Amino acid sequence: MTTYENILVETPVPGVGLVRLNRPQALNALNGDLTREVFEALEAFDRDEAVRCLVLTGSDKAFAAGADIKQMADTDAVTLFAGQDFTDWSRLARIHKPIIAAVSGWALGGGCEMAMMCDLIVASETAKFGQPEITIGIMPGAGGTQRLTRAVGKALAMEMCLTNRHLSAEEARHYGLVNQVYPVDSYLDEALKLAAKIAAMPAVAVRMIKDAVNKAEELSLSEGLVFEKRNFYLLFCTEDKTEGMRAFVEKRPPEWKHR
Ligand code: DAK
Repeated sequence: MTTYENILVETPVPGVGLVRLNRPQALNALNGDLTREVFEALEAFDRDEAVRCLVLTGSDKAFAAGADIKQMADTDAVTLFAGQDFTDWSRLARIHKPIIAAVSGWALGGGCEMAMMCDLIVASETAKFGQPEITIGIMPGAGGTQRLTRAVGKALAMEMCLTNRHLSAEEARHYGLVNQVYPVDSYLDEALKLAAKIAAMPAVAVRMIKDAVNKAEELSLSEGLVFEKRNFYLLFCTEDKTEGMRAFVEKRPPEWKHR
């Protein structure tokens, strides 16, 4: 397995890949190197057939306190526009396997945006979500104004981005940003359990569902329904469709081939 400097990577449960941000001295502030390593590790798990669900986490104290302000302080617009590791966050959106963000402590700015780019969020009771960019003279740049608004609605997203209002874990769950909230000593285990549950599902169907649900955020209803139908029909070509339906009829558990 590749070794990284700013993240830890393991497969703690069969079928589940875990990527842990590990820059504790800076509350996991996302500098270029850390961000590139996260994308590389997720992409490597995405290519690995033995892994079917991913978990992205930080420390109990901080998922990530945002992009590295010390690095951004010396960056100009042309450098950002030219694109480098820091700016190509679309790599995260292109991961095919489901990603669960296991969030504890600070999830601010780019940290909140990174969690929202994942497919599900399991939070600890100490999680705090916010978009504080305005306090340093900028604004969200990795989806904060768009994904947060879709998740929690315009009024609250506006308040969070304009005034740096934070959401507690329980508020985030209430507004639909977070799936589940647990005590700090169990949120990661619960995220891994959820990941194992998804990893035990037929992988091609999992991929088609992730694909279709994400499209619901971008397409009109009629376009989305066409997209869904296409993925639905495609699953009728899979061995797992044959096995799943046969197992139901024969009253036994299915044995997925993930094909
Ligand atoms: N960057 C760099 N260092 C950070 C940091 C950050 N975002 N957050 C914390 N640190 C460092 C602190 O400087 C401190 O380091 P030392 O001074 O000890 O060397 C250490 O972490 C501990 O932090 P504090 O001493 O401040 O700890 P506290 O518990 O007192 O406060 C805090 C915790 C999270 C409230 C505070 O650290 C804080 O306000 N941090 C900054 C939060 C913030 O403003 N985040 C938003 C940054 S802007 C894009 C992609 C991403 C982005 C934009 C575009 N594209 C793809 C285009 C994202 C932008 C952002 O995230």
